[in-house]
Amino acid sequence: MTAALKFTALFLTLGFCQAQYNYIDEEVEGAFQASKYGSLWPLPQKVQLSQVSLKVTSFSFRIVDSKESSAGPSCTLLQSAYRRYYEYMFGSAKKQGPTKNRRADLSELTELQVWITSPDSECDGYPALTSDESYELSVDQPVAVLKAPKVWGALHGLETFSQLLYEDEFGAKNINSTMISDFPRFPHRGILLDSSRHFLPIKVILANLETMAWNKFNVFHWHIVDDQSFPYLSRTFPQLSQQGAYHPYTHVYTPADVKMVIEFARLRGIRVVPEFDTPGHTQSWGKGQKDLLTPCYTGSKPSGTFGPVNPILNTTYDFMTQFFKEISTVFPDGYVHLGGDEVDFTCWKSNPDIQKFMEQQGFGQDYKKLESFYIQKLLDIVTTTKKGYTIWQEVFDNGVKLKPDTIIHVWKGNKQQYQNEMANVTSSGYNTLLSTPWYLNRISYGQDWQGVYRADPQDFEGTEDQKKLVIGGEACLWGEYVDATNLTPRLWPRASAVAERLWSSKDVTDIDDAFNRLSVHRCRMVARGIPAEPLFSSFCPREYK
Ligand code: CP6
Repeated sequence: MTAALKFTALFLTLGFCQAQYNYIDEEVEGAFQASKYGSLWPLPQKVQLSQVSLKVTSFSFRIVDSKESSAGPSCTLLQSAYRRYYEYMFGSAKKQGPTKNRRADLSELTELQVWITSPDSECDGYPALTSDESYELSVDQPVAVLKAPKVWGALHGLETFSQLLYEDEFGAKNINSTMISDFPRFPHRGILLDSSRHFLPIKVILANLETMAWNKFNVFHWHIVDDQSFPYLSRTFPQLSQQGAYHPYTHVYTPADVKMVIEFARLRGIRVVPEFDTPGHTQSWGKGQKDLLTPCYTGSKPSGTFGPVNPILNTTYDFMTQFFKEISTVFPDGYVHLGGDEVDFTCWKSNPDIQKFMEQQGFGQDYKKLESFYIQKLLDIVTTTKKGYTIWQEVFDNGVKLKPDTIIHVWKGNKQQYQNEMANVTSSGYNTLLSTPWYLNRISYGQDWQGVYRADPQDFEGTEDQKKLVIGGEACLWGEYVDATNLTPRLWPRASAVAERLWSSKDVTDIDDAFNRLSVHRCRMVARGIPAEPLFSSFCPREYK
């Protein structure tokens, strides 16, 4: 108990510094030790820490545009980020008077100057797969300087700066003189949320976008509709959500909602990639769109149930053309996810019109050929909207002809199987994303973040050129057992383990150091108001309230 009390002084909300508190107490179960990297998460590519600590006070400290910066006061993205991070750093301390007993000989840091170095800051643009996210941060007396070619790197640098701050035993804020040079290992670092199995209120989506930014994630994969419900309110086909949502008014995303999500994400350097998963996973579409789905038969009579999208009707492709034309204007990202997974052939097999079509096309009994026929036509339609596309691995497995810039999303199998798949996809020259080891909808007793942390997307048999085709991965939180009540703690901090794997250098694999940093990072998320679950027996200086 006394040991536990002693610890209280050490675990300070905004992280702490190993140089001063290299403290180990075996008797305190679950208490975390200090990493020499404090609470940095994900770990930057290059970090040089010093023992020189500088005071930071809410009164004198300012985040400002540097004089040379190509982004000024008119860059709302940066100005609102400054405000956000100032709040994170001083939120609860702002109203206190000047610190008493302040020692005059202590050096103080009064400014963080943010310098966008490239002539085009991209302040008013959208982040993309090819965006420059690098930054350099130098914390030194009298000012800290954050240099980044584009605003995207500056956003990451602000987060890193905030992670360097720690409180001393009197509650005063300090930062150590530090040099950081940082960039992501992979350009695509995503999280999939599923708003079909359960409707996710906008508030929950925004809170998780915010948390994604703290973890340097940059893609929100929005699995927006599926069999169970169609909450996307389409301007062109409003009957889809009128009939297919759980509720036509309360459980839908209006065009204004979608706009808000996209802008909130943009301001945090996050892309929004929507998924419209066809031809399977479309039961909810059938309610508002007559003849879109295949009627299933028992013997010679329609059974009244429906299967995947009907691939033999022209009206299907007319619908898809109009639908994806709308999608291409609503979602600014260069990519859409077109799904294509888990197509059940039972219904297609039962339908006499489909059987006839199979015969005419010379497909025999190979329903994969019919699936490919559909996907091929869909991909051609989406290509005319000038978007790139991502598809689940089955589409590749079935041998569909794909544009060379197609991204294949690997999600199936055990370790051996997904590693083979990564090898096959990349030896065919396609870009790939990995999700199999990162199905966070799966839960088990114990520290399952460790398995998540150890998986590496480039760990498969292949050449260097093949490895370069791995553009990243995504943590998936499928929604069958998840809604607003449990989404956030199920996702965090386990998704943080994915975040470090996708951001930090390949050789950052020390699981004990990861535990120590992640424990404090998790408490920081809690202090910022996010109910991230604990890794193990422990406590936070500021518990969730
Ligand atoms: N929904 C869709 C799902 C899943 C997939 N696609 C899924 C499959 C297996 C597990 C979890 C989710 N619920 N549309 C697979 C990509 Cl374990």
